[in-house]
This record gives sequence, structure tokens and C-alpha cells, in this order.
Amino acid sequence: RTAKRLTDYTAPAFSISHVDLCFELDAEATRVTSVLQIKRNRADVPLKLDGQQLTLISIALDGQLLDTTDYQLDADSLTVFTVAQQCELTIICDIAPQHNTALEGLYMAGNTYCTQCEAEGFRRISYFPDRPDVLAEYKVTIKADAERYPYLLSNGNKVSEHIDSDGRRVVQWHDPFPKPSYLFALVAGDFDVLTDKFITQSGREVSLQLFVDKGAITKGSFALESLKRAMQWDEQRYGLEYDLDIYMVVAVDFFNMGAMENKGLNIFNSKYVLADAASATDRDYFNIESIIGHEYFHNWTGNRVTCRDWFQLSLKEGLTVFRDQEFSADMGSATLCRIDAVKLIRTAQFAEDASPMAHPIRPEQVLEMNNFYTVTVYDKGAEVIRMLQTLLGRDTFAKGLKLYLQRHDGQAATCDDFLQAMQDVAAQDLSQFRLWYSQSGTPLLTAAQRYDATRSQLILSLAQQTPPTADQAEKQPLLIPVQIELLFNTQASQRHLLLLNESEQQYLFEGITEAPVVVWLEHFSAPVKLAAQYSDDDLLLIARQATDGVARWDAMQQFWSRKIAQQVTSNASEVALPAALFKLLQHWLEQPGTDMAMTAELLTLPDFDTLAEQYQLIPVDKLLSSISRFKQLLAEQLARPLSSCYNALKTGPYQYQDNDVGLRKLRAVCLNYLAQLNDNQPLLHTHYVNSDNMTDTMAALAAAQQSKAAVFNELIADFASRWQHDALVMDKCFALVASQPGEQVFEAIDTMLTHPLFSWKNPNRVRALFSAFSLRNPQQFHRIDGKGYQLLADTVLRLDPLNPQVAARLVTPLLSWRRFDDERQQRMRAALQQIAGQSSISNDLYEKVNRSLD
Ligand code: HT7
Ligand code: ZN
Repeated sequence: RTAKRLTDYTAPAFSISHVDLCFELDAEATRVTSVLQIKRNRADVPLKLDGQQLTLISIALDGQLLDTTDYQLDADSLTVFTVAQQCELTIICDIAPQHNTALEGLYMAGNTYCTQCEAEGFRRISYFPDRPDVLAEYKVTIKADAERYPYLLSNGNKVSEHIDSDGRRVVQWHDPFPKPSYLFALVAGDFDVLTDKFITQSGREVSLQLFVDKGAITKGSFALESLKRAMQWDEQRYGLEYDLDIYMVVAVDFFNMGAMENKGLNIFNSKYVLADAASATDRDYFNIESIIGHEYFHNWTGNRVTCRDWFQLSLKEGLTVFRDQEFSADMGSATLCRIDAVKLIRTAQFAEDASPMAHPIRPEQVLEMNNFYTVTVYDKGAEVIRMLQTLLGRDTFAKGLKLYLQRHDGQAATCDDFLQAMQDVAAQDLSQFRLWYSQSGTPLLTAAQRYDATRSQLILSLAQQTPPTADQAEKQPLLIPVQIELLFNTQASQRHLLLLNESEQQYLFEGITEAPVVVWLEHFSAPVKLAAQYSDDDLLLIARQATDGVARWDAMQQFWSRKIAQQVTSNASEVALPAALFKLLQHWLEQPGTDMAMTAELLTLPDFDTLAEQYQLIPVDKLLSSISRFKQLLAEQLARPLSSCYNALKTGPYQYQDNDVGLRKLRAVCLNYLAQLNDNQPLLHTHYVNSDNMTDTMAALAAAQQSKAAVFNELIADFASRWQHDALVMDKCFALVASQPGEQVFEAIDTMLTHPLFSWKNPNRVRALFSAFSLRNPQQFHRIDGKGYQLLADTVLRLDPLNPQVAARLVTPLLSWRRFDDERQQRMRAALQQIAGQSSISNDLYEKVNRSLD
């Protein structure tokens, strides 16, 4: 198995100007005829096309059928030996969508045909140079039984539709924008369709069409409204207008990820389209809006300007995540959005950087590309873009984006091209900043301050150090923007941006008349870990007074992290909590203010994963017991204000609207604490019974589950029976069952595997059960006897032959075995060795497991 390297990139030897595709759909044998207009770019090389799992029927060059001496067929490619400067190649092959359980290429999602071509799925549809720097204009003809398939969709504009003499519907599409093969899409099925229109800023009318399962039409309207908001936002913020006359979104039930930005025909996991109050939570609504936005924003950052090669993935993904984050921030609470992003970086991304799979946002070596759709490429990538905006300022950044899009419109570009455009508008040297693209790892920032009262001087010191990662031993100092606020007793606070570009630096502030409390890294201005010398009082002061909501929340997180760390090291003796803390928490409960979601965050303890990232060797049992001790203590000490706050919070009928969302969130936090107290079982029951929406229902179930309340079994049974026919809601049930902290979880998971809606072939079902178990159930996943690790290994091995992409994602929590105590290490490693020992595991799994065991 050979990995590809960024440094081996060479431009394509052949380009393809036009592709004419014809699909005769059949579940067992779909015939794909592909006519390629080919131009040679380099002399003396044969034409090598990618292709996998295709049955070749025939090849013709300029109308002449080739025989087997003219070409060579391998498992992954087709090589045609003699090809002129310009030619037309016609390839006919058969594929079997019904048997495609990997959900890459053309597959069946229930009765619907659909495609997923990113990253390298088009090669499962036809022989083609399946790389993002080969851009071609596509014409597509789809033929299928007219009655069963009223909708035959592909990219671009519909050219014609008729029924042929065999009773087949025949639809032709043309996409005028040259595109790489990964953006090709086809959908065939019977749907309910929601339609609308959007008038662009230049006055063009765009027809919007949302295709959902029959009967689900009322659940599509929020997604469609979100789409219109996204279209308008991109015009207002960046002046970017949609370019085709039609924008289609199709929701399918079998999908490996969240959604796909195919030109003019987005395909979505139905989980990120369908919503109503009864079945979707506030979080579901938020995710729908953000993912609808994300895929829409790709139309410019990804489609009009795409990636030269897959090592440049963050060029489109980091940038588009940044854009969707900014969109969500403008649609709701900017602070809450930022807190969500910070949580993700501090848990999953820091963990990835510390794992055997560590890689820079522009990876340098890849065996299986699907393994690099990671939180590093996406979310650290977005943080890097955000830092650029911080360094350049919002306006210059927007100009740089505009220049990049103008310069590279219709091209396949690189991260360097993007940075060059930014550098050109900013007239700033970004060479040190470029290191963020090539250096992996999480920098540790050490901050200190010295105040000289006699000179009225404040001296701030910063030092940076990035520990070695699995992929890179040597690290260099990065350019890090550090936003700070100086909080004073008697004067207005000051805000500054410090630029750290050496290993150690000092910053002098004159005319400072009192020693301030420094709020370091406001707004999480860089994806780094911070070590600062704060007292308890400093942190509580920041939590009360900082201007930035993220800094206030972060101060509370730091406060708890320190208390929990003290508890972890103090061996049995109990760490005391200051009275000032209880006073502050009580104050927030009594006066939750207008931003109740923020108050809810301030009252919430850091979770296991956030805390774990602060340890090289993760003290699983001590962390779990400390979290639960402090949670219990808070519930007991604050029982009365928690209860009053809970009772005071009332909403009308469900609406997905900021104030109500905040209120439900705060009430859920109160309920979660109150559930710790034995006499509150009836409260859980009442909350569940009185709920008119999924958010409150889930709050009751989650509180009952986490507090191991007896009532949990009764409530979850009721929930399961009520929603037994709704797969997306049953996913919530599966996840609750699999994340319950008690040891009955193993039996409960076994029972769920026999549920009529559970299917090993559906990624949503598998993730609901097993990602919830491995990522949200540290108590049972990390059992000392290794039963949790064994369950995951068995699951991964069962899944790999069906869907390697999902199997490889699932194995992630085992990879970091070196960070656990000896006994757990042994058992995790044994689970990985069991996987590695199987003879025919996928490349996806092989790459991850072998990096981990190396
Ligand atoms: N660009 C897409 C990434 C993707 C994907 C999506 C669905 C199924 C498989 C996939 N492989 C890669 C999604 C996005 O980031 O917008
Ligand atoms: Zn994306």
C-alpha cells in the first residue's frame, strides 16, 4: 500500500474539455456511457484513467473500437497506450449501485439512486482522471423507469425531458461551469418537492427546489428558509452571488457525512434537512442552518475556485467552515457559536494533534484521502483563516478573498495562492504565517505579567512552544495573534492585539496606574493551549467582568479545570471551593440576564474530553470521579436557586428563536443539576411529560440518564415506543441508550441492534449507537476490563467490509492508546492488533491502525 505525497504533485498529462455521460439506471447493472474530449498536455505518456469496481464493456478511440492489446486494465486504472494530441474516447461500463454499501460512487439510498464523488468516488462510476485539477464541462443523460423515477437530477440546468418508447423517462442536464469530477452528482427517485425562489442582488431569479422523502414536506421548510438566508448573507458580507438559475437540495437517508456541495445539486444527509418542533432539537435546527450555509458557501469557495490536489483540502474546507461560522454568528448568538467552535478545537482537534494521526491543516502524506476529512483540516483550518482575518482586519480580509476568487475563478488553486492574494491586498509579509499550513501540533502559550507601580509600567511576557507530534519532531515559532483585555479596578478596561512571532517576547505598556487582571486570548484568538498565572479570584473576576463572552466562559472553564486538577492530584482529600464561587453562581441563577444561553454555559462544568486534553497521561477514573463530585456538590449547595431559576423559566409554544433557545438551554442545565438530588425524580418525569418539543424531551432524558435515575428506563421505553417508526428520532434514542454510564449499556446496545430500524448499512444508525458509546460514554468505553474497547473493535471489523469510511472514523478513539494507564494501554492495543491482524482490512482502516501501532 503506497501513500501519496504533496511533494510528488505533477500537473495532469491530459485535460478533458467536455464529458458526455449517459446513465441507464438499473440497481444490479447500470450502464454508463462516457464520451470524453481529451487533449494531451505532455508528450510520450500513455493515457491513464482511474477506475474501481467497474465492469468494462468497451472502449472506442475516435469511433474505433479498441481491442485488449491497445490498453491495459488494472484493479484501479485503465491505461490506453496510444493517444493522439486530441481525441474522443468513448467508454462503456456497468456498475451495480444495489451492492454499493460503501456509499461512494453511485449507490442506492433506499429506493433512491444517488452519488457521492468526493474525494475519489467518481472512479467508481466511470474511467476518468479522477483528480480535482481536471475541470470539464458536463452533459448528462439519465434514463430510468418513468413511473418509479419521476425525478432524474444532475448538475446545472435541465435541457430536456421526455418518455421514450420503452416507457423510460429520459432527462438531459448541462452544467455550463467546468468542474472537477468530485462535484458531479446524479439523483433519481420519487420525492415531495418544496419550491421557492431567490432574487439575487443583480436581479436574477433562482429557482430553489428541496427534495425530501414522500410525506416529509413540512419538515423541509426550515432548511429552505436557511438557504435563502445563506444566499442573502453571502451577497451582503462578501458580494458573492449565486450563478445558476436553479439550486437543488436533496435529502437522502444513507450518507457517509453531513452533506455534499455538488454544483447546483447539493445532496444532504436527511438529518441535516428535516426538522419540526416535535422531532428536532434546537441543536438540530442550528446544525441544519449551518450545514445548509456551508454547502451553499462552497459554490464560491470550493466550486468556482477548487483545489489543485487533495492536500489542499483546507483551502476549501477551512475557508468554508470559517464562512459558515460567521454566517451562524450573524444569524444568532456570536458568542455561543464561538464557544461551540472552541469546545470542538479543545476536544477533538487537540486530541487529533496529540494522536498518531497528527497532521498539519495541509497534510503532506496520505494513503486514503477519506481519512483526512478531519477536524484539523476543517476546524483548525477555519481557525487559521480566522487568525488571518484578525491580523489583516475584516475589510482587508474581505478584499483578499475577493482578489483570490477573481484571480482563480474557474481554476484549481492551492493554499499558497490564497495566501498570496491575502498578502497582495494587505501588503504584509505572510511568510511566517504560512507555517500554520505546514506545521502540526498545538502550541503551548505561557503568559506572565509584571507590574512596576513606580514607573506605571506593565510588562507582559509570552512564550510559545509546540511539542513534537507523531508526524513532525521539529517545530518552529509561529505568528500568533493574541487578543487581550486589561481589566482594572478603577478605570476602563483596555483591549490590545499582541503579535507573538518569536519563542519568547515581551510587551511594554506605559501609563498604567494599577495592576490589571489580564484576559489572555480573548475570543480564543489562536488555536493554542494557554498557561497563565491566575488566582481563583482573577478567574472569577474575568467571568464577571470581561467584555468578551467567550473569555468569561473560558474563565469558568479554567477555574473548574484547576479545581479538578487539584482534586486529581490531591489523593482523597477534598478540594474546597471558595464562597465567592457560590455567590457568583447563585447570582447568575437569580439574574440569568437576557442571554440565557450564555448563562447556561457559565454554569456548566467542562466535560471529560476537554479536561482529558490537559493531561499527557489521562487519569480516567480520577477525572470522572472529580467531575461527578463537583457536579453533586453544586447541585446540593445551589439546590434552592437552581430550583427557583428552573421554575421561573417559562416559554410559550415551541419556536426556534434565540430567546427561547437560551431559556430551554438554561432550564436544561438547572434540570441536569437538580436530577443529581434524589428527591427530584418526579421533576424529570414532569419535564418529560409536559414537553411539547424535542429539545425539552431530550433534556429530561439526558438528565435522567446522566444521573442514573431509576426513571430513565421508564422514560426511554416510552420514547422508543412513541418514535419507533421515525429513524432520525430513533437515532437519538440509540445514542441515549449507548451513552448511559451504567454497565447495563452492553446489553442495551445488543437489544438495540435487533430494533427493526437498525441497519449496519446505514451510517446514521451505526454512528448513533457506536460513536455515542465510544465518544460520549467514557465510564463504560474506558472500563478497566477492556470490554468497551473490545466492543468497538468488533464493531469496526464488522463494518469495514460494508463501509470502510465509516469504520475508519469509528476506530479513532482507540488510536490514542498511549495516553492511558498501563492496563488500559494493553487492552486498547490488543483491540487494535486484533483489527490489524485481519488480512483484508480497507486502506482507510489500515492507515489509521498502523500509524497507531507503529
Ligand atoms: N465536501 C464534502 C466532503 C466529503 C463528503 C461529504 C459526504 C460524503 C462523503 C464525503 N467525503 C468528503 C462535505 C463538505 O465539507 O461540505
Ligand atoms: Zn465543506
